[in-house]
Amino acid sequence: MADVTLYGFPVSTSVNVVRLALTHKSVPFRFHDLEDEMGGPGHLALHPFGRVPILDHAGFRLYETAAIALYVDEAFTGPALQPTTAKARTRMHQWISSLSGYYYPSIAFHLGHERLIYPPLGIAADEKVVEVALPRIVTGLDVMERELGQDHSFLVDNRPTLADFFMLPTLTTLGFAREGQEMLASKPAIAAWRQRMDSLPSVIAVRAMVMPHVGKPLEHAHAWVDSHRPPY
Ligand SMILES: N[C@@H](CCC(=O)N[C@@H](CS)C(=O)NCC(=O)O)C(=O)O
Repeated sequence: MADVTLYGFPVSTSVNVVRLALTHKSVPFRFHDLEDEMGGPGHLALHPFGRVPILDHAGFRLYETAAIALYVDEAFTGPALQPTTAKARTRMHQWISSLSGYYYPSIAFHLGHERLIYPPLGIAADEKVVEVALPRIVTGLDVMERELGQDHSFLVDNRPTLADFFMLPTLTTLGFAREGQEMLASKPAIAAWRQRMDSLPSVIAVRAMVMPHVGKPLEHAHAWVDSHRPPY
């Protein structure tokens, strides 16, 4: 046993990036569901900014998804999740940074919260938030579609890297929203990439962990109406 604990809540896209990295490298891990502790002293002791994921490896504790994912790749054996050339590795970081700067805010934080997280809690969607997010998502999908039209089957290489594992959970969230389905329908290169990703054993395994929780009320998200809706 690798003595690894991943803390988070099951439908978190960031948590699922880490689950994908661990699973793809066949690292056994325990999952500690923080849903009932979010924002409490136990959670804040693990993550001073009140977010997830957090990884604990034999007492070495780490937060921030990119830091965790790089650590998982470098600390454990299994398929390498980073390309070998400097140019491809830098491209991978460009995707990771673009995910957190552009794709995640517009897709998961804005469209995803309004369409998928608030309705099961009985909170009406703020259509203004959706309206602002949609053109940003269009830009992101155009960029991704162009990149996947190049001569590599995954985002930066002919094998999956952290770039793909960072993008997948957020793109999956997009596919759950009506507007996302409409936008994705005209993106054949992204569709082919999603099919390649969805057939990986690691993705199949992580999806089986996540799907039972999709669409269920995420109780701690009641607070997000004040803390997470723009303007912040
Ligand atoms: N910069 C952080 C962001 C992580 C993040 O925003 N996680 C979301 C879930 S995907 C979260 O913790 N949400 C809980 C909350 O805001 O209450 C990272 O990259 O790990």
